[in-house]
Parts: sequence; structure tokens; C-alpha cells
Amino acid sequence: MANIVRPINNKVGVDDLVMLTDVSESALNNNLEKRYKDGLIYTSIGPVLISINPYKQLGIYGQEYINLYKGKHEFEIPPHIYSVADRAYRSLLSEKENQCIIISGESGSGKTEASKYIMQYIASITGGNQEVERVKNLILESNPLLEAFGNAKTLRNNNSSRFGKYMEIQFNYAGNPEGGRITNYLLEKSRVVGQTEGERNFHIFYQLLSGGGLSTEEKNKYSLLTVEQYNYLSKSKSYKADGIDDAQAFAATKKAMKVVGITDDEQSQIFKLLSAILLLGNLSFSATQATNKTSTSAGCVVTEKQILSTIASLMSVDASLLEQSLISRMITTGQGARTSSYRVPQTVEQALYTRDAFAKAVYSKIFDWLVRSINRSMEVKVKGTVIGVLDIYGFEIFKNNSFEQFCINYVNETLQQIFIDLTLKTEQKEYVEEGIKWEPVDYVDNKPCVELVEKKPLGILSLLDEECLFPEGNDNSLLEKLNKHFTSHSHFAKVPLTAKTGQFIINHYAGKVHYNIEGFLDKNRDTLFNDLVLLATSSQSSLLVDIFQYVAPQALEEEDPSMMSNNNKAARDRLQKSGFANQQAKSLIPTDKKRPITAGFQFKSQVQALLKSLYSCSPHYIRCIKPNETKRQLEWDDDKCAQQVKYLGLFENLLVRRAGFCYRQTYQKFMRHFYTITPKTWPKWEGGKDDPKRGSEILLEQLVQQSIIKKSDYQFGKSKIFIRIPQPLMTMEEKRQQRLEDLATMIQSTWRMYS
Ligand code: AOV
Ligand code: MG
Repeated sequence: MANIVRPINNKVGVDDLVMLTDVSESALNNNLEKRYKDGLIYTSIGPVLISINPYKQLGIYGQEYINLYKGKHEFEIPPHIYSVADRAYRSLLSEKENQCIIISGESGSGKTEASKYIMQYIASITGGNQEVERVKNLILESNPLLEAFGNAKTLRNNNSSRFGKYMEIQFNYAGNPEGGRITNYLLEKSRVVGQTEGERNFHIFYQLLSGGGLSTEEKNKYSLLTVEQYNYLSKSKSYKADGIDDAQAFAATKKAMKVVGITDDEQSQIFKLLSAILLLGNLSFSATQATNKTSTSAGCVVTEKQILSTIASLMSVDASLLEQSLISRMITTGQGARTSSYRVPQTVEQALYTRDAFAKAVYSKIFDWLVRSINRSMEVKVKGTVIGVLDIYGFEIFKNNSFEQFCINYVNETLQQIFIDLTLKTEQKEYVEEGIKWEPVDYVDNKPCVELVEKKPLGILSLLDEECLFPEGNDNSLLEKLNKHFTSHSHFAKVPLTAKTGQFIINHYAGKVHYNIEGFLDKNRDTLFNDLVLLATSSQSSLLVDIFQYVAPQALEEEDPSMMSNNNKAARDRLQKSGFANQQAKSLIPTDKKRPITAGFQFKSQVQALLKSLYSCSPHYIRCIKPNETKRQLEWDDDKCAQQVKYLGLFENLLVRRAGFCYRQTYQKFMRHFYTITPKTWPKWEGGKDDPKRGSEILLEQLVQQSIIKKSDYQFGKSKIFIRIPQPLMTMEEKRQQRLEDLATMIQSTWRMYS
């Protein structure tokens, strides 16, 4: 067995930072470094697990290790991701309460890998009938599928998640998975039409073009070219990602599609649409002169008619309708009987914009459809207890940060807030409630930064929405407003005039980020002209029609009805057209059309719904650290690590933990677990039948007499016992183990005597 699982006394540094003798930030860093260099990537602060990306296979996962961790208490065994999964699972069973595992850390720190180990662990320790096996298979297989469509190579991470994911696994009364649900958050769809140099588009495009497993006939059917031939792929000059085999991954994607219940026909429709998306990028437009007196503006036409007709055939739409929808816009004026519509030609620039908007929309709608398909395949009608695993895109600072980074960093900011709230605030609150003596710890609260983004009516998102409403609103007018309103805000900074203009700065908990204002309004409006929606719904491809007709219920359950929208008018019309419209659909979509639902608004609502559900669970934390910028194995960059330790608040976390108590348990449970370890409590307290508080007092008295614990290291609260440090608990666990073994031998020999 590899070296991480070893006797408790033979270890590098301390397993739990609470045991550090020198309590300083540098001692904390040194301990992490020492362990990391020895291949020990996991260290804990009480229940919080720190995980440092090793960038190499350590051989510490798999069945053997799962067996080792199954059902074990943290004090019995070195820290591991499996311990966290096991604790969540045991709590679910014993408390009958929803659990969530919140994985955070910057891009490339190992969140997605961690979430996969958790899923594997849960799948492995649960058993059950065929149906349970089916659900477990779905849970595991949904991953390669969503990674294919939702992950991409970035400068930070070769397999970077470009969407957020919250996966809930629902358990039946026997503790086996009976279903699940995935909630996805804002896919970075701008990647479909362009990437920073050195990055790639979404994996699936390269998978499809790798040719892995496609017959010549299929390649022809999908009209595939080579990667270099597509504008949407070639501009970033990167076609390969280290450690990723696109052909092999494609086979896995197809297998996953099958498991999820996506039929061969649907698969083929998806691949056709992907091919069409890529070809859209190769369309260009040529300007035309105004032809008649009534038309004041000149328009344009598609230059490559051949490509146009290929796209139309891949999408099963009419080629001339496709061209028309790209080069002109239908404008409707007036109301009721006076309504009149006419076509306005678009300039080349507008047509290019429309083309890209269409490509992005088709892609992101396919992604949503995939998530819905997965959800349908593992849907459960009756609500039960769940374990939720949150794996979102990590905090990002790029050279050029746009609206996407703004959203990504905002959600990370809110997660940091939950962490502060639940580990630092709540912990201290519990001491007060239980009447425990402790020393309060100061910590940096990032609430003001979250408010800067989301506060109404004066937060960045609100101002952005407002600016989108003004016909004259543009990126620069927004920037002016931000600069005016937030000059004195502690988390906001203007970019000095001498420096690059068109930027603003937010002081995030994880660092200062310069955001480029360019494109904010446009990405927030996220408009897709009705012409394109009509075009898509006129298709012979049932999939294309389906993805454009779907209206997300989430978008409709808005807290603020005044935010309802034009888009929704279109949605309602689409519903009616498709014969969907009934009273319910109507009541879901208010007729009030004051404001469009913007991307930012929708994201914020989703984040708030997520927070609500996380707060209703017992949380477990995994804090991931990225040890270096170069993805090198077991290499430790001092500054980079120290910075993450700082902004993740690990030192404050440690202080609160130390000022407080590493262990707290109701008297009842405490006795039930430990009553065997002293002669004065065993067998009298079996099952915790007698007054467990009194029992705990007797037990602790015994332990003090045996010098296992000092009187100063524990306190009796109103309903719980609090123990300050882990050492005595480990000794107690060892004693308990010994005791159980002795008892087992005793029973065996008694058996032998009588048989
Ligand atoms: P992320 O999810 O935190 O980034 P990943 O989980 O994708 O980061 O990890 C990045 C890469 O690091 C993986 O592809 C692996 O090569 C390696 N890695 C991570 N954890 C381990 C591990 N436990 N053992 C071995 N290798 C590992 V982002 O999705 O970018 O925020 O948006
Ligand atoms: Mg990830």
C-alpha cells in the first residue's frame, strides 16, 4: 500500500493543523509544504479538508482505499477526500438531514477531480438492486458527457470547467442512491466563437473532429472538415491539450450519451448541429448597395453560398430563410390591429454579430438539453434526503477579464461568504449558545464585496441592467456610472486615467481583478433576434426545435416581477405556437414586459437559489490549493501557496478552531460511542440509556486520572461536550478499537468454550 495510509504516529508534519505547536501562518504554510513534498496532499483543519493538487497520480484512490476509509471516524485515519465523503454519508444516514460538499479553490486547483472521487466513493460504498446500479451508473457517466461539452483547455487548466455544477444525489430509506439532479450555472458560451490564444474551444469539437470511432460515411454525413479549417477553432492556434486524448474521450462521450438514454438519432442530430455551428464561423458577408429609394441603409449578403447551404442542410432549415435571418431583422411596430412588420437589412458587422449570437445560442441550448436529458433519466418523484456536491469554475484572473470572469468571481465571492458564515461565525455562535468560554477571533468578512456586486438598487449588476434598458446605454456610460457611484467603496477602484482606460477594478477576497468593460452590456443583454428563434423552430430537426422551444422554469420564477420581459413575451409566444400554452404556462410568464431578463440577473437569481439550498444543508468543505503555475508535479511555489492560504482564510479558520474546540458532540452520541473505554462507564451506559451528561462527566474524570486528557482541554456545554484538541480523542479512539477487539476475542473464546 502506498505511503499515505500509515500508522498515525509515523507521519510528516501534523494531519490536523489544530495540532501545530507553533501557531503562526508560516508554521501552517511549512506544514503544508513539508507534507505536500512528501506526497501528502491532504491536511485538515478540523472538519475542513485542504487538498493540494499533486499534478500526478498518487495511487491513493480506488477500491482498496475506499475500503480503508469506509465507516471510519476522522480521528482514526489520516485525512483524505474519502473521509469527507464518508462523513457526509454517515451524517445523512444518522441525522436524516441534507448534506452538501462545497469544493472551492482557484482555477486548476483540483475541484473537479475532487468531486469525481466523491461520486466514486459514494457509488462504491452503497449497494442495492438493479435500479440503484442504474442510477449510480448515470451519476458517474453524466460526468464525461458534461465535461465534453462544458470543459475546455484554458491557460490555467487543460480541463477547465466552463460551467458551474451542483449535483444532488438522492438516497432512499436504505441509504442507496435512488436518483439525482444536476443544476448547471452559466456556461461560458462566448468560447464557442472565439478563445484567447493558447486556449481551445469546448472539448467536444476536437473530439468530434478527431474522427475517433466515426465511419467515413458518418464524417460525410456531418460534413466535417479538419480542425485548422474552422475559424472558430483556428484563431487561438491551439488544437491539442496535454493529457487529453480527444479520440478516446469521444468514445467515452458516446458511451455516456447511450447510458443517459440519448438515442442514436439524437446523437446524430447533435453532431450535425455541432458541425453547423463550426461552419457558421466560416461564413462571411459582403456589403451590398442600397437598391431602392425607400431603403436608406445598405445591407449585405452571405458570401459563401455553398457553406450556407451545407449549414442549412445540417440544421434542416431552408437556406434562403437562414440567410435572411442572418442579414436582416424583422422589426414590429404598433399594437393590436395597427401592428406592422418590416425587414431591416443589417450591415456586415451586424450580420457577423448575429451569426455569432446564433452559434452561441445553439451551443448553449444543446448543453442545457443534455443536462435535462441526464436529469430526466435519474429523476425521482418523491423528495428524499440528498448529498449535494458543488463544483463550479474557480476564481479567475486573466490578462483580459470580461463579463464571464466577473460572474465567475462573483459566485466564488459568495461561496467564500458561506464559508465565513458557517465556519467562522456559526462556530463562534455555538460557543455562546452552549455557554462555553472561548476567545473571539477576528476575521475578514467579504460581505461588502458581495454587496458591491449584487445590492439593489445600487450594485454593479443593477447598474448594468439599468444601462441595458437605455437605448443610448453603452459600455462607457456604464463605466462612468460605476466610477461615479463606487469611488469610495472599499472593494472598488477606478483605473487611473493614465493607465489603460475602459477598465474597473474589484478587490476580491482572492485578489485584485481588472475588468474590461468592453462587451459587458452586450453579454448581459444576451439578445437573440426573434428571426433566429423562428428559423430554428421551423427546422425539420426535432432536436433543434426542442431546444429552442424549451423555457427554463427557473427563468420564470423571479423574485421581482418587474424584471419580466420581452424575451418572455417571445417565450410565451413560442409556447403558444408549439401548442404548449395552457393556463399554467401563461401564469408562469407574466405579461408585464418592463424589463428583459438579462444574463446577469439570471445568474444572480441562480446563485441566490444555490445559496438557499446550500444553507439548508449540513456543509462539508474542501479547500483546494493550486501549488504552482506551471502544472509541475509536486512543485511548491511559496508565494503562490501563501497567497491562497491567506485568501482562503485558512489561518483564521485555524485560530477559530483552536480558540474553540475541535470536537463537539451531544452527550448522548458521545456516550454511545465511547462508553466502553472506562470500567466506570461500561457496561452501565450501554446505549446511552442513563443520563448521558452525568455519564460524560464520569468518563472524563476517569480519563483525567489516566492522564489522557487535561481538565483544561474540555468543557461541558448545555447539550454538548466540547473537547479542545484532537490528541486525547485519538487515544480514546485507539482505546475503543482495542476494547472492541478484546470484546470480540472474548466472545469468540466464550463461544469455543460452549461449542
Ligand atoms: P479545477 O476544477 O479546480 O479547475 P481540476 O480538478 O480540473 O481543477 O484539476 C486540474 C488538473 O490537475 C486535472 O486535470 C489533473 O490533471 C490534476 N489533478 C487535480 N487533482 C488531482 C489529484 N487528486 N490527483 C492527481 N492529479 C490531479 V477550473 O475547472 O479550471 O476552476 O474552472
Ligand atoms: Mg473544474
